[in-house]
Amino acid sequence: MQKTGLPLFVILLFFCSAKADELKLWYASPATEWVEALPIGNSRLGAMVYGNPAEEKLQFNEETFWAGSPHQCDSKNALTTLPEVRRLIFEEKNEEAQNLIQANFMGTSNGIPYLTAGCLHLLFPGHENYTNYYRDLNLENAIATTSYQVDGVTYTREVFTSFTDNVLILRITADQPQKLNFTISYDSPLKNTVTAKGDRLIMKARGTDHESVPGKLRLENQVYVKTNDGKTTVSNRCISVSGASLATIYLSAATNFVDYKTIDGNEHKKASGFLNSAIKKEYKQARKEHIDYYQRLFNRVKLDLGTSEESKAETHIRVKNFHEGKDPSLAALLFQYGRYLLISSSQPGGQPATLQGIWNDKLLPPWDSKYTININTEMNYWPAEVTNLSETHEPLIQMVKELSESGRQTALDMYGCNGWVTHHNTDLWRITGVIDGPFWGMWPNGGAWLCQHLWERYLYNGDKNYLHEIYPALKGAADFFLDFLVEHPKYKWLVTSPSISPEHGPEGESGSSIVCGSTMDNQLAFELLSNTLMANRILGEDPNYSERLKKTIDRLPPMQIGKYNQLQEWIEDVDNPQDQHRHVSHLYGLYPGKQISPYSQPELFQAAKRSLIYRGDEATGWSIGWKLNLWARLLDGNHAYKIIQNMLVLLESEEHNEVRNPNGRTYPNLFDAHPPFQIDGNFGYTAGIAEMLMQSHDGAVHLLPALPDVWNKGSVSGLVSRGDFVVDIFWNDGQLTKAKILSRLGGNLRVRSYIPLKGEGLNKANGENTNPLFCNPEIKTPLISQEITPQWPLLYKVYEYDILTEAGKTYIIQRK
Ligand code: FUC
Repeated sequence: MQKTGLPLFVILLFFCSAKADELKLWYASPATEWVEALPIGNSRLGAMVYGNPAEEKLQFNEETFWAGSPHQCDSKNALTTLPEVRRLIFEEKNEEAQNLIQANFMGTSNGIPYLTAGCLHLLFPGHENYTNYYRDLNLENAIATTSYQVDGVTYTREVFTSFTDNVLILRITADQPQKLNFTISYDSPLKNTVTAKGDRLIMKARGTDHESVPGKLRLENQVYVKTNDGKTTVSNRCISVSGASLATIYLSAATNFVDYKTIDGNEHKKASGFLNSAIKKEYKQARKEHIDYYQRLFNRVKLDLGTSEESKAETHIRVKNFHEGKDPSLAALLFQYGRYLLISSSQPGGQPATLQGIWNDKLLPPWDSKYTININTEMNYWPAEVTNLSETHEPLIQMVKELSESGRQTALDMYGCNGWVTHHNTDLWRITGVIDGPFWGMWPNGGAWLCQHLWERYLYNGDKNYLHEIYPALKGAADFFLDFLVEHPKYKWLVTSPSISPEHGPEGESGSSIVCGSTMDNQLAFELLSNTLMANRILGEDPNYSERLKKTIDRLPPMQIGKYNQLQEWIEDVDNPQDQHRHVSHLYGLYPGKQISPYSQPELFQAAKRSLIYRGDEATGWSIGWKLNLWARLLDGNHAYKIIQNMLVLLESEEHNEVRNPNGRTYPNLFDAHPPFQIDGNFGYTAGIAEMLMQSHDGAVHLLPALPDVWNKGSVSGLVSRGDFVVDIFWNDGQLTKAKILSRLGGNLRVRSYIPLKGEGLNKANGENTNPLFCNPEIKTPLISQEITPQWPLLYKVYEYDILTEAGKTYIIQRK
């Protein structure tokens, strides 16, 4: 970032907007790189705001503007070679199996990239030399502001992507009349046309061809400027404004995309329609409606971890200084930033958040900025329910329904199976085949993992109509597994084959990754089939089907504890304790799964902990996000905090990451760095903080399960647990002082705590939790290698209470 040379205290005095504790990202200089620009979005439309006085740049995206067109990429040769592939795997000829898969299973293309929609440039002649510069992104109202002075005039820009009007709105003011002179133009790395149509600028571009798939999406953007004085002219290149006192700029964008099979929409009509209705509204009214919509979601959760002088510094400086441990509110800001990003990138009716949410400035972004469903897409949605943003989950749920249609043919063509399957990636076109090479792509479990979201959402909302609606997709994924699982010749268990443990093999990144029955696969199959069994029973469906599911579940491999006291990643005890691979797939059962409990499976719990220790604390951004949740589930708040410290390491620039700071995991705009930027790390972080403060996967609502010593005093309100309890917690001296719990559905509330509690209606817990939304299927006893020795004493003394709640009532619990 370019420095303006202004001392910090001057900036603070002048603007007073960067007070401690405010939920703002703020900077004293404009962004020079994309990872310094500030993201705004309404799920459909996203923009990165640079805040440069002389040349404002708004790089923007429309969520349905991707390359390609409707297609599928399944290989038609897989089915005939499947028996041979399986034979080779069971004979441990994994290299040969991988070669055969490479030749016969690979898709006809490798997925399609998400595209930038281009940039708006606003040129302000004479604004090269400015003073008193300030810019921020306010998470409390989802508005980005830039302010500076030129020749004694203060200029202010306010920009938001309206949730309610579906356009980007930028308001520019000067504190003296008729001082605004600027031009607006457009550019894009794509071939495009810019034309004047009446008082609007119309910009058109077409999505690219990719691999063998022709680009058939058309994008139309429209810009209109409202002023109340001065002069505005629209040419075939730009809009010029001179001598205005204030200006409001509207940008709309749309494509011909309708759904993953249909592209006969009318982008012109849509873009015109959004703009026509938006410009009728007064700015003040549009701003208010945008804020009201946003705050209805954002304000549901508050987090206070304490504050300090350090929190007054510019945001990237705070990240730089975080390891000194004196800025607890930065941890809270990053938590809320994850919620802000989820609200801004995933609204009902829209597409799910991609690897970059909705923000991408490239034509070929890293991993195409599509959906990697062997961890990354799911991680995006980990905070959705627990941080009280259930609506944001809807685009993912819709995508799973669509994949359950497109993946049906793939299941049949590739494996001769009923139901549906998807592998490790998908995109706007809902591809479901094997892509990128067998080492990464030969993973038929995308459906199983995604279906965890369908079921878990039910445990949060208890809504049987919803369960009914998602049941066909859930059952379809289970049907695939019922057909796909095969008997292991040695162990007689039913296993997946071929598959991998994403994205490495027992020999690390060398050799073959192809295996059968990896631990993650077994955990996923167990969860999918058990969840389908429970759903089938709740909905009173087919008892014969239940029987079939049960019989298959009984024959799945148990989890195994190997010779290093580790939870085995593979069916054989071949883990390498030196292996620090970023994927920790066998720990799926610990988080986001719930098959490893310190109370009912203490050996597995210890083995999972051992495996995580072997994997180490350093990792790519998203992997750190996963490890944070895992340490929270391991009930170790101090270790979780260590992981937070690994996340909050500044990576100043996109370009020089490896050289300048190999451990940097947070960019100046708080985007998470894999590196490169991947948004899953942001979402994993937010979910992880919630998981440290409240957990509800293991039969009870556990208050403060993994509080680190550094957060000695604080409060959180509005977290949601399974069973639809809304939980507020207050603590002091590292211990709970009070909790306020709203029961939205009624039913038994079982509370777990490390200290004794009191409260009206609170009784010592007795037997199983009777609340059906807390039920978990029974896990098989693990197989333990003879060589292991017990590692840790089991020190998880907890107090458990029951309250029989009434829907709509709030319950107060206090420390005894
Ligand atoms: C998985 C990960 C990579 C990356 C990619 C998008 O393949 O292993 O690290 O995050 O997804």
